[in-house]
Amino acid sequence: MSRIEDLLENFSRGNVRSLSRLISLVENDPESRDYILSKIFKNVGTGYRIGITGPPGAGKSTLVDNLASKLHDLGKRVSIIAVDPSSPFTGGALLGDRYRMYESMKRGIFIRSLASRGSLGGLSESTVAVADLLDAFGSEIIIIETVGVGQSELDIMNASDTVVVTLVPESGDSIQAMKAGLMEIADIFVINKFDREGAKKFEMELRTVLSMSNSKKDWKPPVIRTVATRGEGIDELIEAIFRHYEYLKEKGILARKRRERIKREITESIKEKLWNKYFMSSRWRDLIDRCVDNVISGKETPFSVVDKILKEI
Ligand SMILES: Nc1nc2c(ncn2[C@@H]2O[C@H](COP(=O)(O)OP(=O)(O)OP(=O)(O)O)[C@@H](O)[C@H]2O)c(=O)[nH]1
Ligand SMILES: [Mg+2]
Repeated sequence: MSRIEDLLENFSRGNVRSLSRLISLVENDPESRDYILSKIFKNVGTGYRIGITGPPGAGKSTLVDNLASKLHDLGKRVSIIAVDPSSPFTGGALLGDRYRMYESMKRGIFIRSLASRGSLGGLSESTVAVADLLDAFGSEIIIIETVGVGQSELDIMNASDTVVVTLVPESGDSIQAMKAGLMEIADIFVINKFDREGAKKFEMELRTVLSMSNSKKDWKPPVIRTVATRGEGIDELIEAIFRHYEYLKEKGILARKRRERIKREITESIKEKLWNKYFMSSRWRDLIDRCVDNVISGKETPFSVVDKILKEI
């Protein structure tokens, strides 16, 4: 553990390289992750987490770059997590995002690309853990970019305080966005690439869809027009984000979200530990295989089998 202790010591002094190394450990090694998180957790809690999601190529990274730079220039301590579901290697994602996030890089904003993996405790959990680290490191605002492709919605919602859904005119129909489940999770809509043809028509469609929603929430997601490549609309977006933050705080939702996040971290960790403890051994795998045989041959049902297995534990 002494290496980790050194890293933690340097981390607490604000050493960025130690932060990077700790993130790698948190990402790759569950045991170190738990130890590291338990050491830093007392400093977690004030970082405000903004999720930016939307279809591939919508301009999310360009938008994040603008947003982070502006927030930085306003005197906020900002950091960025970019989750790339397409690539199993961080290298590719890193280069792409580094290139797109030039302004942020220039300002020394901390950018970390994470490859999402299908491992136990995959995307959501390690993303939350990395955000916790950045939070403890002193980031006031943590921006998390993910591609919204129909499965990650819940993850991004759970990981963020405010969700910004980025759409583009050429994604054509807002119907597509609804199908992807993006509509329900949006606190703020951005129509990026507003310089493109059909932008106004798309905005009208989106507003129509939104006006038909019978959401009982008293927060009505605003629709912001942006041209990320020219930095247009970023001030309006920041204004909307701050407004949502105030709303969350005022209604006690921010505190509730933190509570839920901690609860999820606890339950997920219990699930993982129980699973590893009981079900990773060959003895249990064999037992489960035999149970499956019994279900298939009609001697048992999946449910009777579960009861039996739990009793054995
Ligand atoms: N015309 C126009 N192009 C834009 C705008 N914003 C971004 N782009 C371009 O759209 C392309 C994709 O931008 P990215 O920022 O990489 O988009 P992304 O959503 O992060 O992409 P992935 O992470 O790969 O899903 C780039 O070529 C950008 O220059 C905009 O407002 N208008
Ligand atoms: Mg991107």
